[in-house]
Parts: sequence; C-alpha cells; structure tokens
Amino acid sequence: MKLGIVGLPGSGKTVLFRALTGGLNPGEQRNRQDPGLGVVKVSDPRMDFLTQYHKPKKVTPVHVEYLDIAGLTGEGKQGRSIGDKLLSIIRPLDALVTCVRYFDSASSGKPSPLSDYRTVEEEMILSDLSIVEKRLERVVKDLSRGRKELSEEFDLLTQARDLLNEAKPLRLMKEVEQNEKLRGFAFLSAKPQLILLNTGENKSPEEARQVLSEFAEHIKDQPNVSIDWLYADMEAELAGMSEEEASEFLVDMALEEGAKERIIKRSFELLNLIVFFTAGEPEVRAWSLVRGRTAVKAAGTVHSDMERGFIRAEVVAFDDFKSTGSLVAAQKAGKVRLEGRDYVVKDGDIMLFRFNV
Ligand SMILES: Nc1nc2c(ncn2[C@@H]2O[C@H](COP(=O)(O)OP(=O)(O)O)[C@@H](O)[C@H]2O)c(=O)[nH]1
Ligand SMILES: [Mg+2]
Repeated sequence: MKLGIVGLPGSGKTVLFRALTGGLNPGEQRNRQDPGLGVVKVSDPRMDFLTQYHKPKKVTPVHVEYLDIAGLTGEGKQGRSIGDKLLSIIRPLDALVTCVRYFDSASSGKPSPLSDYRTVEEEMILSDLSIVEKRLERVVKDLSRGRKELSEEFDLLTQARDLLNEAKPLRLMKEVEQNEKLRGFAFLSAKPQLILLNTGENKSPEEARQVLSEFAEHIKDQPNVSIDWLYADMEAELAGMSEEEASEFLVDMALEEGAKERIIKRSFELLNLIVFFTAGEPEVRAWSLVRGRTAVKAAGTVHSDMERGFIRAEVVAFDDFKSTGSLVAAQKAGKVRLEGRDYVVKDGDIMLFRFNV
C-alpha cells in the first residue's frame, strides 16, 4: 500500500511523515526534489501468535509506504496546475493523505483548515480539468473524422468536465471508478483520501473534533474520503523514542496509543483492504487484499504461478486456529476447509495454496 502525504507548504507534511514513519529510511539518498520515502511495518497481534507457533526463519508483515510529497503550491486559483513531475509521482499512489494545518505558524499565522483544504482540493480539480480538456480536444477531432467508437468517451469526459467546472471532485462521478475509459487517467480528485488535521498542542481534542465536523459537512456526499486528526509534532517526537520512552510518554500524555496505528487502520478501511496470512516454518507472512476478492486472486498476490495453476486453497480462520491451538487440532475440529477459486477471502484467513504449473 502506497500513500502520498500532500498539502500546502508549511502544513506540517514532513512532521507528519516523521510521525508516521519515524523518518527517512537509513541510507536513502535524497534529492531535494524527490519525495521522501518511509516504509512502515504494520504490527498485528495475529502475526505475533503465528510467529510464536511456527518459529519461522522469516517474518514478513504487511508494509505501508508513505511518501512525503512537496510541491503543491496553493496557487490553483491563479490557474496554475500541478506540474508533470508531481503528477507522475502522485498518479500511481493508492491513496492520498492530505495534511491540513491546525496550528499557529510563525509565517502563516492563525490556521484556517477548511479553506486550506479547499485550496488543495481546487488545485487537484484544476489539474484533472486540464487533463480532461486536453483529451476532449483530441476526442472531438477524432470524432469529426468519423471515429464513432469514441462517442461514449466523449460523453463521459464532457460529464467529468462539467463536474470539475463546478469545482467538484471526480470521486462524485461513479463512472470514474467503474468505467474502463476513465479509470486509466488516475484522476487526483478521484483518489481515495484521508484528510488529517494536524493539530497544535494548544488546541483541545474538542476543538479538533469541532473542525472535523465542518469537514464532514464539506465532504458528506463524497465516497472514499475519511477524516481524522492528530498532534503530529508530538507524534513525531514519539516516533523518535525507544519503546520504553514511548510508553512512558504516552502515560504522561494520557494517551492510549500513538496515532500511527490508527492511521494505518483508517487507510486500510479507506482502501477496503483486508489481511490474510500464509504461515509455515520457512516464513510467516501477512498480505493485504481488496475485500471481496477471491481465493485465486489471493493466490496471485503471493505468486503469479499460484494464480495460473490454482487448484484449491486450504483455509483456516485465524480465530479458529488460535482457539483450537494447532493445525492438527483445527483439522480434527473440522475448521480447516478446502476452498475453490471463487471462495471470497475473509480478513484473518490463514491460507495454503495448492497449485500446479
Ligand atoms: N506547533 C506545531 N507546529 C508544527 C506542527 N507540525 C509542523 N509544525 C511546524 O510547522 C513548520 C512546517 O512544518 P513542515 O513539516 O516542514 O511542513 P511542510 O512544508 O508541509 O513539510 C515547522 O516549523 C514545524 O515545526 C504541529 O503539529 N504543531
Ligand atoms: Mg516538507
């Protein structure tokens, strides 16, 4: 899962990035223009249990990659669209984390979160609009030369353009996700998005929640958007501590857990992802999969050969495995099932794929 942190300059993206990842990966060369990359292992108590049980040579949790992406200017209003370089970085991402300032800043003064968010949104809308218009021009030309097969795309693009011209994001148009002809554009205003309110230490949780309710009103009709808040500065400090220091710090601050785990969880929900496991003595590994996908697709995430030569999957739910205490006991209790290619994988399934290539 690849998430890009975007937002206005000075909104606290880099601080948020440190809060979520602990900072850049060691040894990474960094060109000022390039986004910082941080990889986070998703902790999961179920993995701990499986590791205890199998004592594997290797343990591989699900990874989340965060990119710290500078480059949005907030100058969408002046008609400036997002540059090609930035677009090429943002396009392939699974989702965006939009960082919004809710702390007083020396350079920008008092925060105005919703209006800042709208500025970012506007810049994305403009960027999509310029892509739609360019493509429309081409399509109109080709239509006039008799390429009738383009008429559906023409209708869709026209609809998209009208929506964008009303300053509305493309995630409001369901065809963008559903129709082959539009999906390929990877429009920014259609990307799943987690809005994070970066809250100053002198603001109370109630104040943060009040602002979030204004956001909730603004995004209420939009699918694939969720909102949350955190004290990014404090969380960044937390991320730099040893485990011991961190737990003391949490107690001092009367917090239960860092925001990192919560934000990962939210991202999973936003992207509609579940986790399944493959487990044995060589490796215990967690995999993410879009909810609703079948066993044969799960096999494909592990290895393309497994998808191609799929025969069946042996499946046991993690909870059944844990409560029976061993694979043999689970088998005896009839909890290990043989499933075919169309079986819909559930969160927590432990899977063994039989395949033949
Ligand atoms: N008080 C406070 N200051 C913050 C917070 N997050 C960022 N800042 C400050 O805001 C400035 C810009 O932060 P930075 O992460 O570099 O912003 P970026 O341009 O979006 O990457 C820095 O001086 C930070 O120390 C926060 O949560 N609370
Ligand atoms: Mg920065």
